[in-house]
Amino acid sequence: MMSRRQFLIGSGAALAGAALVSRAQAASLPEAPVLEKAATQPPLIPPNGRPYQPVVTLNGWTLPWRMKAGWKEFHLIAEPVRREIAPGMTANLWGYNGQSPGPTIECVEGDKVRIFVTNKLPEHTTIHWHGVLLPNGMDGVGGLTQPHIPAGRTYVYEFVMKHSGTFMYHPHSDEMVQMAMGMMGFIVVHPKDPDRYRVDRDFVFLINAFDIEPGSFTPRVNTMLDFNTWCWNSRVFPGIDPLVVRMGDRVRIRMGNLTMTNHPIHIHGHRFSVTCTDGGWVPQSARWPETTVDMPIGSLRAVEFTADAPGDWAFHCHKSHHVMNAMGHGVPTMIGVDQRGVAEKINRLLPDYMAMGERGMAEMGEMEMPLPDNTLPMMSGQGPFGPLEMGGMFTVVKIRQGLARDDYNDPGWYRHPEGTVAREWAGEEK
Ligand SMILES: [Cu+2]
Repeated sequence: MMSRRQFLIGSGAALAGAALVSRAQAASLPEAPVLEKAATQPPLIPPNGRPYQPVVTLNGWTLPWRMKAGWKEFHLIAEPVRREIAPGMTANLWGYNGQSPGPTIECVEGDKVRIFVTNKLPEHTTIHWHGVLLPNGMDGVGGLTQPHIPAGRTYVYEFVMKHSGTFMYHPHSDEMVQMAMGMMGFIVVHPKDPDRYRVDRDFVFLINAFDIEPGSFTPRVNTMLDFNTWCWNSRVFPGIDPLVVRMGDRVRIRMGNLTMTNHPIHIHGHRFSVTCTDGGWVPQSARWPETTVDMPIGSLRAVEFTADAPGDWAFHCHKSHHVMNAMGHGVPTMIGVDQRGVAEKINRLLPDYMAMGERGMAEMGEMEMPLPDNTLPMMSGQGPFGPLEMGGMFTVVKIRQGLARDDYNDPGWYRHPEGTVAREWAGEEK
């Protein structure tokens, strides 16, 4: 549920940050709604301003705004947040308006936007509007185009959204730490003509990663490459919501990559084309069919397909280490090594010790290993036919006949028509 933190309330006692904003300043700020849970929120139908077909942010939400004298005004609050990464694991992150990533900002080509940014972090920050064409002084690079926003202060950014497309926002202040802590958000600028590039379902999420030691809550911010918590919108499977789609719908999925490596994102059962990048829309003549799109570091891609095959279709990063959780990477390979004698000896010292990996690691999907609190198993998630042996950057696109146009509720597992599931070969059927 969304709760509203009122900045306009008279009693300054309600908010620690309010005392840092002068009364005159506070009276002119739009409210800054916060989201308290990590579930996918329904699309925000625009209540005013230019009309558009809204997006759905996977395990996230869209930031409400107010219209003031022709300006669309948003209020972002940079602050420490607690984010559930998946049921059973919470992390201490930095984000915006109660969540990491922050809320999606949606507007329309030609909109005059005014974005207030209140800094409630323990250090300075800025926001860079990645991919948006704007005046140099609004670009948000601390020290280069503006002073860093000190802790406790509110800055304002004003610019016209000149072109439609797929963008994101993130700090350009102490960038390594602030992004490693989860500061980022999505921006969608819709075309002025709502029928241009229109699709039926338009999903967005950011690809991000953390290095969180098993049993701890705060990411290690100095990690350069060896991350272990591979997320979509700061969630890992089985905590990532399914993408629910009505059979026959035209579907767009927009993704941005703010990790330190590329991600080949693969969908099953369908072919898609890349239709938009952070540089703009791809002309029809330049599109080609794919089932995997490589997401370069610091880039955005939108892919589109027609959902013409019902079922539960896997949708995941194809780097196999990225569909794992809580993984330590200094583990020796034990396949084919007889560990029986060793395990007995170690067991005298450590009664819980288990020999692992002798016949592959599929057992990880099923067994109950003793893990520190606030740690997710490496492979988890149960499907209708057994353990999925996946974690991290994995979810399912659920395509179903007969859903309502605006129905995003999880329809449960797919019921396969008789005789359409792979089966054990029992010899020639007569
Ligand atoms: Cu990946």
